[in-house]
Amino acid sequence: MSDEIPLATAEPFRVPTAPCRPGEESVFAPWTWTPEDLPSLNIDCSADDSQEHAYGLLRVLGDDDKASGAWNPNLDENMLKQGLEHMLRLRIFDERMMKLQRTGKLSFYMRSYGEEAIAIAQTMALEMHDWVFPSYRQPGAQFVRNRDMVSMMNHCIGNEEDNVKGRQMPVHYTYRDGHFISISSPVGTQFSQAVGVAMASAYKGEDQITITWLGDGTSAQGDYHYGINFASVYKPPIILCVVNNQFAISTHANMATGGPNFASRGLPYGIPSIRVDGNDFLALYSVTKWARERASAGHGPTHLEIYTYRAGAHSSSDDPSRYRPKNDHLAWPGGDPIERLKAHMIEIGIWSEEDHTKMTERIDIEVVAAYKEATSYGDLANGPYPPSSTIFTEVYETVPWHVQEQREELGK
Ligand SMILES: Cc1ncc(C[n+]2csc(CCOP(=O)(O)OP(=O)(O)O)c2C)c(N)n1
Ligand SMILES: [Mg+2]
Repeated sequence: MSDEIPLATAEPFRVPTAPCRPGEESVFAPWTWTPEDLPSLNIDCSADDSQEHAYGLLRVLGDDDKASGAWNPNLDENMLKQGLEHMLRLRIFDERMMKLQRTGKLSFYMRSYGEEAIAIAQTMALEMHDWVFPSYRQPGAQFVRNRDMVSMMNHCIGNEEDNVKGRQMPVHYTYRDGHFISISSPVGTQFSQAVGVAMASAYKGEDQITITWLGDGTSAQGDYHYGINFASVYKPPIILCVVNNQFAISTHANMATGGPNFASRGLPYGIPSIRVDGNDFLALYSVTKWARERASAGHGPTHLEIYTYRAGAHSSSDDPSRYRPKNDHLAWPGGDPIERLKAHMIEIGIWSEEDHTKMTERIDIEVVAAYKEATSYGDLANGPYPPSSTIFTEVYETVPWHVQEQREELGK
């Protein structure tokens, strides 16, 4: 008998590749899903009942810009206008902040470009007191919860008025009054924290539900599975969202799961799971309202895959033309969330191009005024910054000796 181990003839394992690379044409399979596809679900449904919903795509806004199907939330004119305004404000805010980053007034920035509908529609479908455990891609929830734009800018700049005193990276907001939990740089930590908070709300008998989001890439981490497993066992009132925007920086989503999609991963955990069109404001609103009712009535968690496309760069430090075709997002079959809601509102006769231009101009003025005010409290290039002594404050009630020593050392 020989000691030699023969070499295998088959490929050892599979390394998925991105569907298209720079210089190639973006190809996305055309969508066959329509708003009529998926029936409504009872709020006490089982994971099994949601099979079709986990493998299909929940849509309300059709390619003809009309709203239809069992999930149509039939929102009134006022809600539609509010939704459109929040999304437009976020987009204009993001563009202004990117300019500030490029001119050295803040160090880093992350836009929500192409994903504006997600946090905005979903937070609008919740109660104001519900807990929001976001990633850096859901700052829009703060507009819905009435956060002052100047305060958001102060944080991103890290100037003297920053509510977190320069201790966080830009876009890592904390907004206590809005029940918007501090964003963590290590991705995914929010998932299990959110489940714990939802369990606490249920334990206290309060009608306060929790929503949390993480990205496709982050769902490859343990945090996703720890969180969803706890939710599966204890069934707290939570909405667990995986935002599949196709990329984790430069890594395509096909590196994050070997399964057919992200939604269906909730089924073996025994959690009703739905895949929803992430650029469809009405579908997002509707499914979140449904999941809130379900959670509030004591039927437990819902797992959502939000199917979208990251239209911009990952962050101000990223250049997507290095790893995907330019203007890839223009080929995305789900289109643009703002354009789709706008087209729907024009289609039903409550909006016009002129109204849209007026709203854009009004928000532009608002954003410029906010940026002027925020930079008057300091910017990255010129300061003033929060004093360095704030490194040591607001963590310990009683400052431990070693921290005290470091503080004195800094004072020298
Ligand atoms: C634990 C951890 N690993 C890696 C990083 C670096 N990092 C920051 S964002 C990111 C990509 C996350 O992609 P995804 O979850 O798809 O979210 P998206 O940016 O697409 O919204 C990575 C790898 C990090 N911040 N934390
Ligand atoms: Mg992603």
